[in-house]
Amino acid sequence: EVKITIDGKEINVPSGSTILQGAEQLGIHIPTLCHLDLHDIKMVNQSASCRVCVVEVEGRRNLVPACATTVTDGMVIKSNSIRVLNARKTVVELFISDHPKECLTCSKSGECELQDLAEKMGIRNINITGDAMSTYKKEFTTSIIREMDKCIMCRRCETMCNDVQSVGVLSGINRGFDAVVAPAFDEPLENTVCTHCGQCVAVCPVGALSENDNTWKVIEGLADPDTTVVVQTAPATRVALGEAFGYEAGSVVTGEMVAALRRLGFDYVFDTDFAADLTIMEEGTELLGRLEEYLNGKEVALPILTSCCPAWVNFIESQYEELIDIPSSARSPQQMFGSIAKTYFAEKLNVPREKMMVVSIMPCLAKKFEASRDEFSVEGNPDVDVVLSTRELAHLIKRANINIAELEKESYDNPLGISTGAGLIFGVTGGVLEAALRTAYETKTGETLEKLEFEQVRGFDGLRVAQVDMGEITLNVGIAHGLSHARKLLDEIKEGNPRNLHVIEVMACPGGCIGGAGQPYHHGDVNILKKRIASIYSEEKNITIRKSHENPAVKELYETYLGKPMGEKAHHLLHTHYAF
Ligand code: HC0
Ligand code: SF4
Repeated sequence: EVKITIDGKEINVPSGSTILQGAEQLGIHIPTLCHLDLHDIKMVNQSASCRVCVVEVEGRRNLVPACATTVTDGMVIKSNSIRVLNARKTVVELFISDHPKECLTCSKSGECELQDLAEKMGIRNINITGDAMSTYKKEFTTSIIREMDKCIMCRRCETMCNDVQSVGVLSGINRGFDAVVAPAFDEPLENTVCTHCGQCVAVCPVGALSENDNTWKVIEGLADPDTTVVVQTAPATRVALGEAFGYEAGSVVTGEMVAALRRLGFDYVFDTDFAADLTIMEEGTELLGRLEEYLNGKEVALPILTSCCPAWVNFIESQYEELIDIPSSARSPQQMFGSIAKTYFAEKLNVPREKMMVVSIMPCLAKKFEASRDEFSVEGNPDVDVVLSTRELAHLIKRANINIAELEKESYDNPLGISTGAGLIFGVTGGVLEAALRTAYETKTGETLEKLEFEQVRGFDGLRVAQVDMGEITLNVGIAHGLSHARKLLDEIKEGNPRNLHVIEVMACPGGCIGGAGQPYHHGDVNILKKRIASIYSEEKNITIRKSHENPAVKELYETYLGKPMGEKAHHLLHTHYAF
């Protein structure tokens, strides 16, 4: 331990700490811009490039960045001297001088960390002039918009893409005014192995990276009297939407969200949780089928991998050709929903699929890409027409001058709005596996589970393994969230699966879908993710039916329309294939 003094306050901190960490312990807030410490998910961006966090250290001639300067015993620090304030102001002014002044129309307006600093520092005009200004072409992918003239070179996106996701398509290129973070050789992002996970967007402090906004398409659909507009809401959206309206992180606003969607004019408000239950019926059957063969000594593709996370699917398809036959062939709940909405439900209503618009509200940006895949459309008509992120839904609601706090809670429509607790927990890391285990256990053993919670698969560690008793067999299961952890498991499998894993769940985003890149920004507070997880689990306890195979609407769908899980019709409507 070393003793330091910041702004006249003394404290002992572990040696090796930075000044910033010491200040935090004292409750002294030093502003930062490039810095981001998400150590719970193993992401620490310490590029020390922005210099907003400079402080004065007694005995040192130059100011030092608090985020990257290690404390020494007896260090005396001033975090708020006039010299510091002046330097910080100049730094922020320099950033703004080379930044488009588009705050009124910027996608990050109100959420931008640079705007926030300028406001806090009372910067009212920029006296720095010069001809040079970064100019970059705006680039669109299906999921993401890059406006690199707004890039401030904090490199958070690069750290995220490399360290947490291990995808590594972003790095610093060029010099001086042309310096940006981009794919190698400035290739368009769409041409790289980018998974569309959007986690780079989730940590960008400014408007350089944002989602490809599709709200207007939905407004047009809602305005057309000849279009039946059906909406599904993903499990994780209900514990995050409230944040956009000033609710505490993790507040559950399911009923308010449903009411708001009806006010907006959606004809049917349904739940992706229903389709999650359907996924369990298919994926669970597939799992039991593969296990059966395995137990009979047959050659079979194991471990089976969950396939509902579209960024994860993109990751395997672009980087693990040799493992392409092991993911479950089950489509994701989003796509199962779209497929069922435009067949079973459209037939019920007697509406042709071209006259039905299916909108998804997702916590995720990769879902936009998933919905656009060719295999999920019929003669050019997609199963899911438009995907909006939770943030885009918040905008849509605000644009209609609705405050969700003033709405009476409402319930989902029938039949595609009926779901179980198992469907709800899909939204958190470990949840898809737990939902599958509940159904697989009861189907395989014929016994009723006494305790539905599989605590051994819950948690926040990036990589978890557990054993689950299934009667005849003890299953070895693996769970990864964050693609770098998934990579470890895939590399293990390539090396012969030494842990003899039978099932693996992967979610690309930290925390699972609750941490998706379409959720209200967490601004570096991992506790927000943990609160959303806690809410999903506590909400789930209150749901009467908690096993997918007991969902009455799913049962009816099989009885009256699909036939058996993995049967011919189910195969056609609910399964897919992967390609390298
Ligand atoms: Fe998820 Fe999903 S749980 S990926 O995490 O499986 O996005 O919330 O909607 O499709 O259900 C996201 C969340 C979904 C799907 C479901 C799955
Ligand atoms: Fe990397 Fe994901 Fe961003 Fe693509 S979307 S660049 S994979 S962090």
